[in-house]
Amino acid sequence: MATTSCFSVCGMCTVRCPIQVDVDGDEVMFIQGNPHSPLKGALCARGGAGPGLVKDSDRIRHPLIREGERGEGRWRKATWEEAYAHVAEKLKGVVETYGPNAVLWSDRSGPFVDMYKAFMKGIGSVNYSNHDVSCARNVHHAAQSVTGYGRTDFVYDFKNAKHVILQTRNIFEAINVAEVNNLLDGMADGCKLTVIDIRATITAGKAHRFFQIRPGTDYAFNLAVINELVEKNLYDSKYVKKYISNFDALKSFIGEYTPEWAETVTGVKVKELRAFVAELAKAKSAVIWHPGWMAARYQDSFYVARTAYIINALLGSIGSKGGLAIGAKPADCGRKGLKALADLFPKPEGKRADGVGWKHTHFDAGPGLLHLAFKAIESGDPYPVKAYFACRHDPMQAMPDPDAQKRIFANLDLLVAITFSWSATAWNADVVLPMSPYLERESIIASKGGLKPQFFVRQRAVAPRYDSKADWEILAGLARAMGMEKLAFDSIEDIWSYQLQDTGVSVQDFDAKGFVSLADKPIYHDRDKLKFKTPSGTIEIISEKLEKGGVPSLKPFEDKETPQGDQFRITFGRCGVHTQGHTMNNPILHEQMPVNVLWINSQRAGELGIADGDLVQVAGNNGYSGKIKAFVTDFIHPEAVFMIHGFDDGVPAETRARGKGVADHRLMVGGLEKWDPAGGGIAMQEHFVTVRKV
Ligand SMILES: Nc1nc2c(c(=O)[nH]1)N[C@H]1C(S)=C(S)[C@@H](COP(=O)(O)OP(=O)(O)OC[C@H]3O[C@@H](n4cnc5c(=O)[nH]c(N)nc54)[C@H](O)[C@@H]3O)O[C@H]1N2
Ligand SMILES: Nc1nc2c(c(=O)[nH]1)N[C@H]1C(S)=C(S)[C@@H](COP(=O)(O)OP(=O)(O)OC[C@H]3O[C@@H](n4cnc5c(=O)[nH]c(N)nc54)[C@H](O)[C@@H]3O)O[C@H]1N2
Ligand code: SF4
Ligand SMILES: [Mo]
Repeated sequence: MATTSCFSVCGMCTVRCPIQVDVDGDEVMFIQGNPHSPLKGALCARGGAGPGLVKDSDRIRHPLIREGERGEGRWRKATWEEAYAHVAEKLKGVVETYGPNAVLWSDRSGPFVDMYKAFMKGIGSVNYSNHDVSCARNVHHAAQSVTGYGRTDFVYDFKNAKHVILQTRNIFEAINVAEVNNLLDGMADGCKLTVIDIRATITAGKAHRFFQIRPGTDYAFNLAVINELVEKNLYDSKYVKKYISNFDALKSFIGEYTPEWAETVTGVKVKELRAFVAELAKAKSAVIWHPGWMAARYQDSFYVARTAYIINALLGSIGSKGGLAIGAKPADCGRKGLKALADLFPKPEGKRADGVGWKHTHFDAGPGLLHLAFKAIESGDPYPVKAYFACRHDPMQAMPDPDAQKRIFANLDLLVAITFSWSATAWNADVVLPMSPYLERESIIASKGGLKPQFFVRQRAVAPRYDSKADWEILAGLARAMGMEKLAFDSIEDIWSYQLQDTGVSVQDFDAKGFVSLADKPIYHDRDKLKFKTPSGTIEIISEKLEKGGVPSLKPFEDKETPQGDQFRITFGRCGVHTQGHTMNNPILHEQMPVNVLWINSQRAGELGIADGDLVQVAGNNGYSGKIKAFVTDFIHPEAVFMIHGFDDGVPAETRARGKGVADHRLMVGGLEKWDPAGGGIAMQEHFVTVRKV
């Protein structure tokens, strides 16, 4: 029988759902969605598998300092004081010799990163970065270029939508529990769902319309949709007149991109596209054309997302109920936000190593672009980068071509991994600092914008089993060793008090529900008085920032190469029971799905003599290959093969997952060099692989 329960925050993926954890002594008995939140008790399968992290026999149990060569797996067990002193000594050496900007940091981003930013500011380095070049950077930059707002400033108001379009977005398998619930509620109320994907996902199975598009041609599809909306006057003319600048430029650009033209590129029939657009027009402005999430796929993914925002604008759905509502912030509720830990230190001086903000002026300077920081490690240009912290981030699996990364990291004097589980980066690091899994640690307080903005916090459900620590403790320990006393907090309560000091909220206010709502009811911006954050205050078809950076606002479509013979375009994504690369070795989730399979089109498979269930070899052009079973189906486009990301990361310490499945990222040779120059995201699907029956 569970004796106590506490409110906390799920850490099994980046969504961070609010949870309630039932605990008996040091045992986690049950986890459910926080009943006070919109989750109403619901949780996804991965959220239920949290206890697997706590009990994982492969856990890193104490700090480790490397003894052999990088990646050799020879470690010295260290105390925390030894580990802090070791890192501090190396770090001080780097800073003295090369200056503070020789230190690079990347993390998983999200709501709990304020202390990480503070740490980097304390060191005096401008080179704070995150994982987003391998995820949503293209979407973020697209949002900014059209509206001035960032990607996460918008709330998808699924509950009130009349038509939702998911393009490169598999919402019922790549899960955000609240969004899934809201969309299902909306659909129960009559909302239509259209899915545009290269294969029939579970989401496609629930859709009213499904377009199995030719891989990499979504930009062409979107241009044809705009053409149809504009040529047939199906857009929201009042909204367009009031809010969109340079509409005439769009009108003349779009002329040649007819549905007839698009059919030859995308394979989507003219008649179907027209019927679809007519439906959209009827549903305006309660339409959500999802701009995508994992959009680090192609060299034109930025324009796919950009045209998605433009379509939303043409339908009048940006800033509308049932559309892309603009999320409220504490200030919109007449409240002060959390006091930033990053404010403890002055702004560091100098240019970013990744060139963002000075060489590449059209990107958001925030976290910059990590693959370009890697270039600086390799070349020493614009200056040497010699120490790298990967915190809750596994670039050697999350970014392409780990062999290339190994060569690049050979230039580093110090590589530190802060992580709860083994990862390829930790395995190849100099120092591994084990973080307690989320059920064993507290977090700093976080702020969440939205229709009802809130503050929320992660509570520790059980005590750490081994010699691991919360991230705030690790950073405070490193800060103390570096002489950064301001960040050397002694307790989480001291941090919480610091953060809450101007907010009128007390630590005790979190006891009742685990979060503190700053508004009683949803806040919608007045649709007649929208202000966009672009220089003109309007929705901009022509972005001066882009043009100045040498990037066209309206880019002509360039077609993609078609793979022939035994070659296929590599495509990848998520499934309901795994998160990225870090659950394949989770004892509970490993059992659910120990290995990935290769989706391959029936006709192409037939030509290669491959039947459903056959073992096939998938190979890149670097010698890496792997063998998995073929899943032969009509429901994937003939040009592509698809696999779930996260398998075979090459880490011997993962006793359950090692050697199982095929790694998409290891098939992307030279992948750090392929990226979208307009949006900054890595272009991970601009690679072909060969498939043959074993
Ligand atoms: N080839 C290919 N590459 C991809 C993708 C793909 O599909 N294919 N997907 C991309 C996407 S969408 C993303 S977001 C990135 C993700 O890439 P990462 O951000 O690297 O992803 P994770 O595997 O979630 O986390 C990396 C490490 O952080 C630690 N970690 C993660 N979350 C927590 C946490 O809450 N607490 C603690 N203590 N540690 C944590 C784990 O130990 C894990 O090893 O990868 C991208 N890269
Ligand atoms: N279960 C689970 N949920 C998650 C995560 C997880 O790891 N596991 N991770 C979270 C994170 S960090 C992210 S970023 C999101 C990602 O959420 P999504 O972006 O929705 O997830 P993916 O599965 O990467 O990709 C979505 C779909 O894109 C399709 N696709 C591939 N190429 C093309 C193309 O050229 N055109 C079109 N139209 N479609 C294409 C794939 O077939 C796939 O079904 O999920 C989040 N939620
Ligand atoms: S979507 Fe699932 S794994 Fe992700 S935070 Fe929510 S419950 Fe946890
Ligand atoms: Mo992601």
